[in-house]
Amino acid sequence: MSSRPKDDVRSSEITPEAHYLDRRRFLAAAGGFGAALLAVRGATADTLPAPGKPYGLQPDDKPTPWDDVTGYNNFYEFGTDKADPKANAQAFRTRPWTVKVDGLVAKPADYALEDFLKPSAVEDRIYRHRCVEAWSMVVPWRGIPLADVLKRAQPSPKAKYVEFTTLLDPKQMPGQRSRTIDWPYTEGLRLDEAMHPLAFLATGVYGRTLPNQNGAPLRLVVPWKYGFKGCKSIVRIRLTETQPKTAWNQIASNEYGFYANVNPGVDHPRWSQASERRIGEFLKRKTLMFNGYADQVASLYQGMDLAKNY
Ligand SMILES: Nc1nc2c(c(=O)[nH]1)N[C@H]1C(S)=C(S)[C@@H](COP(=O)(O)O)O[C@H]1N2
Ligand SMILES: [Mo]
Repeated sequence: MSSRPKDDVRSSEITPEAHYLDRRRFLAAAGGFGAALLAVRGATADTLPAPGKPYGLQPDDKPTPWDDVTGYNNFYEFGTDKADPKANAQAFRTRPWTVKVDGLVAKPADYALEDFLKPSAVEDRIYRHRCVEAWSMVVPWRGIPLADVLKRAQPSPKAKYVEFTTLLDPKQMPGQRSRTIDWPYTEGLRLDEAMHPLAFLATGVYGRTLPNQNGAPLRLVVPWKYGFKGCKSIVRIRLTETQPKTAWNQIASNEYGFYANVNPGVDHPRWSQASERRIGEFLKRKTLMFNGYADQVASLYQGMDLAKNY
């Protein structure tokens, strides 16, 4: 018999999202100093940061419903339609799982996932999530800061970039049996971008273990960049001196640049990036520079021509 966490008992009656938001309301009502303190520490499962800094949320950003976060996905390893990942990833095995950290670091290692995560305090963060296809969501992630992992590996002074690689396993990932992408999927960041406190490795959504379709057991989240930066089901994190290849850039470099910062002023060659459709909403929203995170990240790109470095 399977044992369930206590939390899960009423899951047949209510959605995880309703439960999660209820807890949040309860904590807000309980209010006052205790809840505020927990929110600041950010390490407790049921507390969330207040809107605004440092998470870039606007007052009208409401978490996107669970069914959309986990049912409308991009994960080409499991198919190219938005409904494919949920339909095709349920049997995907995410344990045991090993993460290799290597390249230009003093302490390369192959970690069992549990050991990889252990030294870090788990945090809950709600981020705006913007796809290059001009839709967006607001996602309550759970995970650990990427900087934790990089500091532990001790990057050498030569390291300038970080490459992320998804599992290659065509037996489990039907999408890898056709050549839509030059598998395995890879992505990359400049090291200073990767060290930014907003850069995150997610292991959950809505306070629960990450569903396979969202990139279990470990996926990158870079909230000021287009969603395709968020490499899923990561097996390797490699520090390099030269700019790594990235999956979408290899397919169409004029459409998907290395930087991939959310920038309403730079259109995709085939459509505008000036606005976006928030999943679940009817009217379009104006897209914000750096997806609303300009205060925190604009300094990373000082002096760069962001129309060239798209
Ligand atoms: N391995 C892998 N990672 C991936 C993708 C993919 O196809 N394969 N799609 C990317 C794109 S385009 C987006 S928008 C996000 C979607 O994340 P979500 O399904 O959790 O919203 O994942 C990104 N990470
Ligand atoms: Mo995307």
